[in-house]
Amino acid sequence: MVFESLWLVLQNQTPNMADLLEWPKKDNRRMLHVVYRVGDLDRTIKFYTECFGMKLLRHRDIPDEKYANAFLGFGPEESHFVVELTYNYGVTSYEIGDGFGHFAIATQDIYKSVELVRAKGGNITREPGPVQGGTTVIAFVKDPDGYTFGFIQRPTVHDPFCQVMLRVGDLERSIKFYEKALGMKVLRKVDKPESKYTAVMLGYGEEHETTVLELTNNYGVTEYSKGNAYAQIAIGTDDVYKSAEVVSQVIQEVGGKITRQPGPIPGLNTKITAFLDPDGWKTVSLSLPLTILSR
Ligand SMILES: N[C@@H](CCC(=O)N[C@@H](CS)C(=O)NCC(=O)O)C(=O)O
Repeated sequence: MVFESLWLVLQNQTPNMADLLEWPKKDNRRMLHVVYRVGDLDRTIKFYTECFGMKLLRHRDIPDEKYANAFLGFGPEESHFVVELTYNYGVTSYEIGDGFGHFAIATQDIYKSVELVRAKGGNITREPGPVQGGTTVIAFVKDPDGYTFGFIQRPTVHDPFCQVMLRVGDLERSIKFYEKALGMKVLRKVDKPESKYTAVMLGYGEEHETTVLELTNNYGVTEYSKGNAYAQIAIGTDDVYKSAEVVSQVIQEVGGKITRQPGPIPGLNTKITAFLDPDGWKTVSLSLPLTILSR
C-alpha cells in the first residue's frame, strides 16, 4: 500500500518537475535593468549623459522611504537594458568590493568614446587596445563612484549597454544556476590560462545583440567581497510564482537563497520575487505589465 502510493506520487511528480524545470527556457525572459547605489544622483546623471551618451529615462523620489531612483539607458526601457541608480538620502559613498567586475558599453569607435570621457575629466584606467591574449579592442574607465565601465569596440552596435560582469567562485556551479534556475543560455566560454581566468557569457539572445551576464572565475579564487554598492539585476518573467518555484528547486542542488517570496509590490502594478545565486549575487524576477514603464 505504502509502495503503491509512493509510486503514484512519483508518477505524478516526476513529469511535473521535469516540466517545471523546462519552463524557464520557454518563459518570456529579458534582461531589464541593473540596480546599484550612487552617492550623488545628479553627478552620475551628468557623467552618464555627457560621457556615455545615455539618456535620463525617468526619475522618482520617495521621500517617505528616504531614497530616489533615476533610470538611464541608451533607449526606451521597453527595448533596452537600462541602469536604475539608487540614491539613499545622506549616503554619499559606498564600498564596491572586489566581486563586482564592470558594466560594458559597445562602441564603433572606442578611441572617440575614451577621448570623450577624458575630455569630461573622467578617469581612464586602461587605455584602448587589444585585450590581453586576444584581438577585441577594449578600454576601462571609472565613473564618479568608482564603478568600472568597459568599452568594447564592435563593428555594429544594437543596445550599447552590452555586459554586466561579476566574479564568481565556481563557474560550473554558476552555469548550472543561471541555466536551470533562470533559463539562460551559455553563449560563449573562454579560458585564458595565460591570464589565469575563465569567463562565460550567459543570456537570452545572441551575445552581440542583447545584454549579457559575464561571469568570471579567477583561478583559485573562491570568494569575493560584495561591498554595499552593487545591488541586483532585474529580469522580466511572465510568472513570478513559477519562477520562484524553479529557483527553490535549483537552490537545493547548487545553493542560493530566496530572499523575497513571490508576490505583488504594494503601490506598484507589478509582482516580484528575489533570490541570491550560490555566490550571493542577487536577481529580481519581475512580471512587467507595460504600465509600470510609464510611472
Ligand atoms: N583577473 C581578471 C580576469 C578577467 C579579465 O582579465 N578580463 C579581461 C577582459 S575580457 C581583462 O580585463 N583584460 C585586461 C586587459 O586586457 O588589459 C578580473 O578578475 O577582472
